[in-house]
Amino acid sequence: MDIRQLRDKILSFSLEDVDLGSQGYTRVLLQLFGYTGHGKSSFINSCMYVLEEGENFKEHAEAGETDHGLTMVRNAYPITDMITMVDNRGCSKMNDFERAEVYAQLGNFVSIGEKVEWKDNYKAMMEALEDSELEPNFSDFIVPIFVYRVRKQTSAEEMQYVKTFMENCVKMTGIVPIVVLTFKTEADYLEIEKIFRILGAETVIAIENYTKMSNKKTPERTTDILKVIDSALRNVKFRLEQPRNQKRERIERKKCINNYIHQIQVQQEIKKHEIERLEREKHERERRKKSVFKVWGRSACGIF
Ligand SMILES: Nc1nc2c(ncn2[C@@H]2O[C@H](COP(=O)(O)OP(=O)(O)OP(=O)(O)O)[C@@H](O)[C@H]2O)c(=O)[nH]1
Ligand SMILES: [Mg+2]
Repeated sequence: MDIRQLRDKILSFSLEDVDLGSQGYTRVLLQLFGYTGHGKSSFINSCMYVLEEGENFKEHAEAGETDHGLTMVRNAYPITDMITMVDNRGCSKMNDFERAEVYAQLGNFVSIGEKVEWKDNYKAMMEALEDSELEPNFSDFIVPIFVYRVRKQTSAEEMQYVKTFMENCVKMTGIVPIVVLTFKTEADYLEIEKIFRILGAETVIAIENYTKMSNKKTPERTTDILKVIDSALRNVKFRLEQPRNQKRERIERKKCINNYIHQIQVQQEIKKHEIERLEREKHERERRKKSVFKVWGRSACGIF
């Protein structure tokens, strides 16, 4: 399929073009996740750019290098009548509740256009989840996409996180996240692709984003980016071939996240008790040491 055909296929995609119809879903939500600065916002700009004619590059989603992460608000960008991309807040080093917040975004329990605040306790997390019931969303078909910058080295901790994230995406959405490797020419992307496949990724596509600095359209770069969207739509069609119940699916996502938060709380309680136990033991050892010195001091002075 050439570039024009691929683009037309994406632009004309409709949720009704499946035997069982849209089953109540009204839009496809391509949800982007990944570490800060790995090119999520740039990927949105790239997708919008390749779906347009000509070479008038626009930065719809603000992109740039920062230490702490640039995108803070969960913004949505419609790229066709049926497909919307969501720029979720990126993660860096995360604590357990920040991880839970990532899943709240994935499950669509954080409103679009809302600032994503990392919570640091159980109560705040549960309250935010309850607030999401004010405007429950059933009609978005969620496709997770994990954006990862190709680098010479990956850390074991990062990869463990990616593995768990992919497993949780399958539990919550039924879809293995599509892995988009950005900065394709920066290191050996085939090596990184291999690692992601071992971790369970089914689709891994390496791309070079179009950016403010570099946006001359080339067939390879354009095709790679279009392939990501096409692959997401293939997943949607595949899942719509089965009877679905959008309300039930939302409830299942909610159960997953409630379980996740509950586990965090249990683990934190266990950690807290362990720290308290160690403190008590330390205290006891010091008390014993002091009393031994006292007895030894008295006997050395001949006092009994
Ligand atoms: N050379 C090159 N630069 C890229 C690529 N993707 C993104 N960039 C640049 O990397 C920087 C960070 O990109 P962003 O798109 O802002 O990254 P992000 O993941 O949205 O970051 P946060 O919003 O902070 O989480 C920007 O300066 C982009 O121009 C790529 O594929 N190749
Ligand atoms: Mg961003």
